Amino acid sequence: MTNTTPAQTPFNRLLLTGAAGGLGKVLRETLRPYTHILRLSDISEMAPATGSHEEIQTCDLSDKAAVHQLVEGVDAIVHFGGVSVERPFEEILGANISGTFHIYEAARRHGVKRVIFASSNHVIGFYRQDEKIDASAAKRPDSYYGLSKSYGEDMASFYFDRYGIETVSIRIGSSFPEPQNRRMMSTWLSYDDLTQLIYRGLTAPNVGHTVVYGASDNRDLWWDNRLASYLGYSPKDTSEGFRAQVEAQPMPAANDPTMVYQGGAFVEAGPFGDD
Ligand code: NAI
Ligand code: 15L
Repeated sequence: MTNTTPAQTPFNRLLLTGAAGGLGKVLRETLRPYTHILRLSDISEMAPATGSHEEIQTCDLSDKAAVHQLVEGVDAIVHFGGVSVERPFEEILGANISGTFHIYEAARRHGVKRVIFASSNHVIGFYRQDEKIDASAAKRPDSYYGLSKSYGEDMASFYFDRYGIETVSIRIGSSFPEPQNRRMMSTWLSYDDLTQLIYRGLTAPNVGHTVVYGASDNRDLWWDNRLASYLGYSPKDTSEGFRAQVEAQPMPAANDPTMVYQGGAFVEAGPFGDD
């Protein structure tokens, strides 16, 4: 992260939702240089504040009044909270669809002008792995979860056009300590590259609503980020160092969704509630 160390701390108070989650725990540490105060929020329990640079505020994103309070006094929002896998629609609705609406409404009412939205590759998960796409490709959501992220991106676009609130929607591939399977050799996003992308998204001028794919500098990328080149995102990591251990895993069948679709197994999740 040496290339993104700020000369001055750019923000007074940043809000991070989803702070108890896998990525939230990482970002709690890595966003620290960029803000005097990091307000951390989740519906689940979070570790106590470690000093005056942290504020802890439990909040259910589906509660409009609580989200309104949560957003008061922040300069920008890093919105990572919500259901992060495929679930029945009703579970996705409150946390992801209403939740993201509440974030934008609160941003509008409190005058917050920049949001980073944790979108997902599942917005375009029905593209095949032999197709290369950029941010102008039509959406092909692969799940209720992917639909909720697609809607979140549309919400971001609307709130920019209508109210001038700028958003960078990061279509995150697979952000984990290591790629866990062959598909993730293409979709992997290291934590340092994720942090760089968030920093660029928060500080680049005039982003309007920008969609950017969140992947490291992997050998076999399916995503072209040239349309978002003005963000200055330049990934430093690659999945190549994990290739031998990943390719030692048994080879899935050629027609296995994890080998065919960009969204992998999400394309065949559900249906729910037939019984
Ligand atoms: P996670 O599931 O570990 O974290 C999500 C957090 O959101 C959890 O701590 C959960 O308690 C919280 N949450 C759920 N419902 C809530 C509600 N109603 N109100 C408030 N908080 C609520 O997921 P992870 O991996 O940390 O992902 C973070 C974000 O990034 C999610 O929005 C996810 O969809 C997105 N993302 C993550 C990817 C990854 O590879 N880790 C890939 C693509 C997108
Ligand atoms: C996501 O959107 C999920 O939040 C994460 O848990 C992974 O499944 C990731 O996509 C992926 O596609 O690998």
